[in-house]
Amino acid sequence: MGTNGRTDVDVVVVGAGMAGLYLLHRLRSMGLSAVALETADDVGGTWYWNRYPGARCDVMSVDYQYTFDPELEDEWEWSEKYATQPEILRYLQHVADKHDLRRDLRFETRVERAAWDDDSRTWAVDTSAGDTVTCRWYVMATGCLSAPKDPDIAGADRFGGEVYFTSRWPHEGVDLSGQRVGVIGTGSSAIQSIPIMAKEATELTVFQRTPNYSMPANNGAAPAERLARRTSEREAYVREARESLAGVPMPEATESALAVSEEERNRRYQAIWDDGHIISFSAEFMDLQFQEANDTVADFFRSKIRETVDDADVAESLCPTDYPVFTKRLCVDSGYYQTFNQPHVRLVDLRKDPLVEITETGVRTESGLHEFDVLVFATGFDAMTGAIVRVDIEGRDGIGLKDRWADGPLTYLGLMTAGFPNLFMVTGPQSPSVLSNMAVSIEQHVEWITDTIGDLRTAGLDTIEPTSTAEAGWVQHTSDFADLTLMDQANSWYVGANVPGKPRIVMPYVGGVGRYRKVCDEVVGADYLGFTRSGADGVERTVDGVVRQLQPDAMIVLEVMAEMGMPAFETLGVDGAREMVVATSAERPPGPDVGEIVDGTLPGAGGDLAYRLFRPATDGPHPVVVYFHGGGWLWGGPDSDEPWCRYLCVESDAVVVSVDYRHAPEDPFPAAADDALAAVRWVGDHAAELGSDPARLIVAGWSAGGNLTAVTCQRVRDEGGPMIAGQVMITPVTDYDPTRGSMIENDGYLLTPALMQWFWDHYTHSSERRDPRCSPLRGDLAGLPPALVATCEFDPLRDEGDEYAAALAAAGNEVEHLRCRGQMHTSIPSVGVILSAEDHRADIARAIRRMIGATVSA
Ligand code: NA7
Repeated sequence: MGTNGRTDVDVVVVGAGMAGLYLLHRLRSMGLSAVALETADDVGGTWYWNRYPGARCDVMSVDYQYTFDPELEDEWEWSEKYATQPEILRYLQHVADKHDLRRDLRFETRVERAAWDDDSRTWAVDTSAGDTVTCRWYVMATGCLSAPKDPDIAGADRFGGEVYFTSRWPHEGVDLSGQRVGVIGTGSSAIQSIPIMAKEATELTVFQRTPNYSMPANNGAAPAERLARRTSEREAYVREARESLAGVPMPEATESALAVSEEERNRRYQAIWDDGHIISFSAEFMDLQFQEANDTVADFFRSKIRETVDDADVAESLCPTDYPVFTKRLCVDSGYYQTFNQPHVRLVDLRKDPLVEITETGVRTESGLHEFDVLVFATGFDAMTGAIVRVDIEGRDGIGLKDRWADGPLTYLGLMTAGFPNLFMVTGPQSPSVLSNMAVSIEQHVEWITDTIGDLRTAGLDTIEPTSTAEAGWVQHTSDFADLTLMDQANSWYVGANVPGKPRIVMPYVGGVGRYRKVCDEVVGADYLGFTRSGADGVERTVDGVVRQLQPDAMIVLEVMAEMGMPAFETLGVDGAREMVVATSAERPPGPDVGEIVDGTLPGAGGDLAYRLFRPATDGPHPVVVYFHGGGWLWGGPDSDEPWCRYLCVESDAVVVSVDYRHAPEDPFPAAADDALAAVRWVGDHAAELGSDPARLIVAGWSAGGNLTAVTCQRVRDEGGPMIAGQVMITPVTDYDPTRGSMIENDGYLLTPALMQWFWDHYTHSSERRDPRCSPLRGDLAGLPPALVATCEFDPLRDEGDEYAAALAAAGNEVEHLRCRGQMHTSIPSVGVILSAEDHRADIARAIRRMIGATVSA
């Protein structure tokens, strides 16, 4: 197409890499007209450009290939475990030829600008050839690591010798023999190319700002076992890859790295090391994303570096020490560390000897000028968003994508962005993308996009766009997930930290490809939840909503329970349910260490009650918290909420006395309420003996224990003391009413409406349920102690808790109401399990400190 021409197609695809090629194939098979615009003069995308010496994929070839055409798998044989760039490029060229894709490809054509026209409901895509292609649907298949980062170093353009970028290596190759070469950067590209460059160069100097974790590829033939399985159980193999975490079939880790001896751990790390398969780490131990377990891998890597590198100072410089392993892309190398043992190779540690500028003849660091003939920039990419925002994309109402994303990418599922109808991204930010085997993620996205276009056509519609609610929800979910990891601790390109001025946000979705695929499928199954779809005749269909609102760790707990096939408590009978509670409690983390734990008994309303006292390690006398456990008035004991009691003890610096009470059905209402009152009185009377201060007495409880807390505070007021400094009710039961919204909405989050009804049925007779001693919301709420009420979004008890907080405030009491977004009924006491509730726990401890008059820092 000549200058100033205009072409109309159904779909414009930008990029002819792995994604662009498959898109063309799928679109064509749907009978759609499509054109792919590509800056390069051939197919390949990343594998066209990234041709520096030693460039290889860091996912095994057996896994890094298309699955859409099984024939391809038979006819293409990978020569090595990790394929080189030329081999992958040949493979992609082969795919383009085999499926006759070149006729829809326009090479040496850069997309300059794309603008949405609301009247014609089309995109107009301006190219560097001076023409415009209009299309209904516009797909950015531009890759995550394709926009090279500008060298942000003073004098970068001054150097008079030869300059190369690993990201744009000359196709004819570079002869470095006899040259003095300087390399800036020690990311994956540098780590792969340095050993090869060192073979030719007479002098090689590596400028390192941040050392990386790298392990040997131990390359060789493609692993026979995997290959055999892939062939003999092809369907299962492909399915496992799609349902996995990283897009590679791998058993799920179930063991903690800290549960085995150091010797055993290192033996297992060594086996992965020898195997040269980084993704195996994710299958070895389940907690490597947590600091303590992560440290064990980091130590292992550092020991390997020290073993390999002769010069102790150089080895120390090469050891990463200030960020966790896996939070920057883990590298796979072939002889990287050994290279530094060669006499003509030198490492300049820029942390000790900072880079000042680049001059006409070399690189000046604080210690002096390093002169070179050749300078290689291995300085990386403006990752994930760079290639997208570099095109001037204008959406609805003239809004520019770059401006809209100024504070970070905003996407729904990493596939689309609000205000930009019919603009799709393949492996966009907030999808698993770079944290996964790209081949798997690309295929999933291409299939989702093309299926969506197909569904639109079937429905007689032509436009799709995410709602802002759905998008905000997804951005929140991806950020909630990332908060559970150590990802933000490194200045990596995952968080945009390598590009000066780029907003710092964990960009890839960390939840894994299997979980992510499920979300995408669910969205479609719910009639395109979170999207507005429309047609030319003014038809508009919006199914608004957020696809994931539960906190990710709460979600994982539910997933694990579903996998284990845990039956509903109420189906087990009371004894069976009690047994299951005891069995599951045995598995939980113990909670923090306290100064002392003492067991005792105190007189209840109908006989002795056991208690467990947790004392802080600090000097007393301490305030005292009388704590009532949860368990629907049916089960539990002084140790049922022990991790949470320990937490409260340490963080509020208070003695916590966790008191048992009689349970239904053996001892129904009002036995538990009467015991609670007796226990609070006894602790009030004996506080000094317990090493605590009776003037600073708090009553607290979770769930049924929250109910007992509320009830006791009302009764103490009416029945003569003791003085209570504060009441803390965590997701309390406050009123019997099965018709409340949260009771109906929140089914499936451990405490279910059916289970709650079962609890009520055992604890009370239906005629008793309006009694304030079990439904404290119906009591007199005037003149009560300062209160904290915590309610969780996905809890059947949410609304009655909210109402209790509001009613307490309306009655003139001091109330702090903590609404816990995305949490479920069990979240707060699940110390060490639901990490996303950590801030809420801290808020509760702070509230207790305030109630007892301690100085509280925010
Ligand atoms: P990376 O991994 O971003 O590496 C770039 C390297 O360049 C890294 O060591 C950077 O140090 C360094 N760098 C960047 N800018 C500077 C400046 N201004 N001064 C000194 N050093 C600098 O890119 P790669 O191409 O190696 O790899 C990208 C991905 O492609 C890789 O993960 C594979 O998945 C394939 P820093 O760490 O930022 O301190």
